[in-house]
Amino acid sequence: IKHPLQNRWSLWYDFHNQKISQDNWAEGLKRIISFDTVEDFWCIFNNLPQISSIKSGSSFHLFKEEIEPKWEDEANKKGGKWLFQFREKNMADNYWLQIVMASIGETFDSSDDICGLVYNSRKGGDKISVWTRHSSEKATLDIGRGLKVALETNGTIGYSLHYETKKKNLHQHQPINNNNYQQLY
Ligand code: M7G
Repeated sequence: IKHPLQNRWSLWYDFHNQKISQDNWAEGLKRIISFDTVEDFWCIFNNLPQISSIKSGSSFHLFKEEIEPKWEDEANKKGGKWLFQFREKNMADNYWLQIVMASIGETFDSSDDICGLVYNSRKGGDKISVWTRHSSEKATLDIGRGLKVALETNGTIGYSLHYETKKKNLHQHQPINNNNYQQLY
């Protein structure tokens, strides 16, 4: 008998090597596989390339199955993300494994508010994000705290709402308004 997870999760992949418009970004998203047991998770995880070795410009998204990894999904619309960016490539595999295990193991307070996780491999420094529903400030803060604990880092993380990210992206000629980007930890 396999050990069930509380949620069923899907792994998605995307790659873009140049600036891409919001209009066709989602076309590049591919759902690779889903799992809902501990055993299936390890089987999949052990057969994937290490996250530190994926090519620059690519991203992995691990989301609860019913949620698509885009701002436009009903669950993400009013939500946002905790972002952690780092340059220590040697830490990447461990950071990713810790945050993945904490999420699928539902170890966070307010883990119902978690929509999914994103790993972006980028030249300027890789990024790990935890997307949340932002149903309440408390839930968002609980998850930020959980992220810090899982990463065991004293680096900073910040929260931004997707609709703010979207707006900034559309009006890039305007100065960036950072009011909604809180460096809380
Ligand atoms: P990214 O890959 O999240 O980060 O977004 P990056 O700047 O490190 O590459 C790159 C671009 O993809 C954004 O500026 C948007 O144009 C587009 N994009 C990213 N996401 C997550 C979304 C999304 O959820 N919806 C839409 N419509 N576009 C997105």
